[in-house]
Amino acid sequence: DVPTLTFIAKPYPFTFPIRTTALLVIDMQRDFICQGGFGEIQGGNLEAVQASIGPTKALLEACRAAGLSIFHTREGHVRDLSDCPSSKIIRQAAAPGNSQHLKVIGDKGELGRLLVRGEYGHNIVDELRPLPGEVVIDKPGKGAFWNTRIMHKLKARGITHLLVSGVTTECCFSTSIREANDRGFECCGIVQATAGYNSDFKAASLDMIHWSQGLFGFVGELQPLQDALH
Ligand code: TIU
Repeated sequence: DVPTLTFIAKPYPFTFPIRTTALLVIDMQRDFICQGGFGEIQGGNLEAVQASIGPTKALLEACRAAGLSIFHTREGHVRDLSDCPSSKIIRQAAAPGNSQHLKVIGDKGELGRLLVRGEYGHNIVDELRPLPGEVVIDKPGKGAFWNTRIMHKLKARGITHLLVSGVTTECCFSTSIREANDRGFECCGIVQATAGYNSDFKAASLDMIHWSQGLFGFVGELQPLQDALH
């Protein structure tokens, strides 16, 4: 028998095999969480994403203690931006009549060049620093699967189920769950361990995941998951 755990979730309880489930921590980088980073330049609510660090740390520690595989992702680009589609630069630049985005990907910000690999802002916040043996996936897109080796690394470990956390709910978290669901992974997002730049977006994004008996997957809360993992 394959050992499994079950915890309450929407649209119905989520059951996952301990040995073939991974925790996915999406983009908990200074650029999205700290002042002076890319998220602040986008106009994001930093308080909301900062408040998700504590619950995400609790989730990470519970999953580590239970022996789950841990995957972290970081969004960012090579130094010459040759892996950054022009659409991503153009639409996040100051458009005519819109002065919100004073800087674009690759520009120098307070935490280094925005969303560029190797810069201080590109790295994961200290509280959630990956441990040796945990996988770190650098991704040029919003989704974790586009132009990365994540699927090969998940398959190599026999992973079938994903517990998903990180920022932002409406952007990289949602895109990654949708990509994973299309590839046959059973996904459950964890409410307290994700945050968006807009609370309406977070609520709607989570609702869309589990709508209609699990359109893209499941959504569950941290405490019952911690209880199951304990
Ligand atoms: N723009 C936004 O809300 N987020 C991102 O660009 N990246 C992630 O969600 N990580």
